[in-house]
Amino acid sequence: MSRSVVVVNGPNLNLLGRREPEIYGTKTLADLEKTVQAKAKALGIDVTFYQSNSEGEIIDFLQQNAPGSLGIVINPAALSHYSLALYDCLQALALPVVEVHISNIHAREEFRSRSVTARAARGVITGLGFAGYEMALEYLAALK
Ligand code: CA2
Repeated sequence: MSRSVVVVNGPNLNLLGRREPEIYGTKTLADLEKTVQAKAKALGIDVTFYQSNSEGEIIDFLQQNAPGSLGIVINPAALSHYSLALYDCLQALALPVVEVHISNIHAREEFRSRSVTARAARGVITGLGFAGYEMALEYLAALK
C-alpha cells in the first residue's frame, strides 16, 4: 500500500511570488510544489498537491482524496479564520492534520490570530515559510 499525504493550499495562494513578497517571499506556488515533492521523495512518500480558491472545491478534493492517506498538510489561507465548513470536513475525515501558514499569523492583524480550522489539527506551524510544509511532511511520514 502506498504511503501518501495530501497537501492543500487555499484561496489566493496561487499568487505566491507575484504579490506581497515582503510577507510571503518571492517563490511561487510551483516552487512550493517542487519543494514539497522533493521532500516527499526524500521521505519515501507520495504527495498529491492541490490549490483552489474555492472553499467547496477544497472540501470536495479532501473528501475524495484524503481517505486512505497518512494525513493532510493544509494551508487553508483565509479559510482558517472563518470556515466552519472546512473545520467540519477535517474533523469528519478523522486523519492527522497539520495546519501550515507561511507567515506568522500571530504577528499580523488581530483577525489572523484566530484559526477555527486549527482545532481539527494535530499541530500548527506558522511563520516558517516553505520549511513549515517540509516539517509537516516529516511529522506525518514518521507516524505509525
Ligand atoms: O501565512 C499564510 O500562509 C496565510 O495562510 C496566507 C493567507 C492569509 O489569509 C492567512 O492569514 C495567512 C493569505 C494567502 C494569500 O496569499 C498571497 C500570496 C501572495 C500574494 C498575495 C496573497
